[in-house]
Amino acid sequence: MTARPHNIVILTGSGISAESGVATFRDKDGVWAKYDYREVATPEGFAADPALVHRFYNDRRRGLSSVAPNAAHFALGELEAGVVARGGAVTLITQNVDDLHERAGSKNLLHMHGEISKSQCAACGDIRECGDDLSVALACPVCERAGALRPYVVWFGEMPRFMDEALDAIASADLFVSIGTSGSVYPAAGFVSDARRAGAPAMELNLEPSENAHLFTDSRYGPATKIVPAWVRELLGG
Ligand code: BJW
Repeated sequence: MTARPHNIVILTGSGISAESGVATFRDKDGVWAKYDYREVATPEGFAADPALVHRFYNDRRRGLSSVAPNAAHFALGELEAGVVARGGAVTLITQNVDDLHERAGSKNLLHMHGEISKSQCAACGDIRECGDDLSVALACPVCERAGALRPYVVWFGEMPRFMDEALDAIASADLFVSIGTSGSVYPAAGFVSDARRAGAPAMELNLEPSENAHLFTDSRYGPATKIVPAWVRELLGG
């Protein structure tokens, strides 16, 4: 790793929010152990049973009000402030639909799989905060079409958000870091290869080796609340 990286790109996944009480997807007690992803996280599932999909996201959206950012989220907020203060940049690309990174002070943040706190109108494309539950009975506040509102999240088969911004940041990164993701969902899982092709070293911080562990040049394994603050302290202190 370069001694003082100036242009850091960080990819996070659900593992960083696990110790805040937000479920991961593929772990033993993860979301996909309780739900069939084809029913709740695909456009076809939504078309077949929109009420089920709304219930799934309404429950998870409500759950967010009782969780808080943990030491790993806060460490990344501090890292961004520290690197920016010395003239560099941190781009945080998150696959997470929760808002724990912004609540912990991260500013340069790309939600590539959307945000669960927002709705999206399938008819006019309007995206906005939805304070309350979504349902098939609601009309879009902009185009007034009934039944067109869906959660602002990226389902399987849909194009992730902010891909141009993410790939531009990776192309000029001098360090790529992946935190709390199993590396099983593309295109996010391919970012480490993009970064390596562009010549950047790549570090994995995860509870255990991910599916892509062999692609990283450095790794640390353990709970995010321990290993992320320790890594940030090293980077800012060094
Ligand atoms: C800890 C910890 C602790 C635990 N501390 N760590 C090849 C190339 C390109 C695409 C594909 C491809 N093959 C297949 C595809 C398609 C598909 C895909 O990747 N499928 C795979 C299953 C193979 N991808 C897509 O469809 C994507 N779109 C796309 O490719 O568009 C282009 C296209 C369009 C049209 C046609 C064709 C191509 C979209 C993917 C959308 C994913 N959506 C979800 C749901 C979002 C909404 C919601 O939240 O409900 O995103 S699925 C789910 O997985 C969610 C997550 O963001 C994502 C990643 O999961 P994550 O975060 O990694 O969680 P886990 O559980 O897998 O891992 C947690 C990790 O944390 C583990 O490693 C633990 O060890 C660790 N951990 N506790 C540190 N305390």
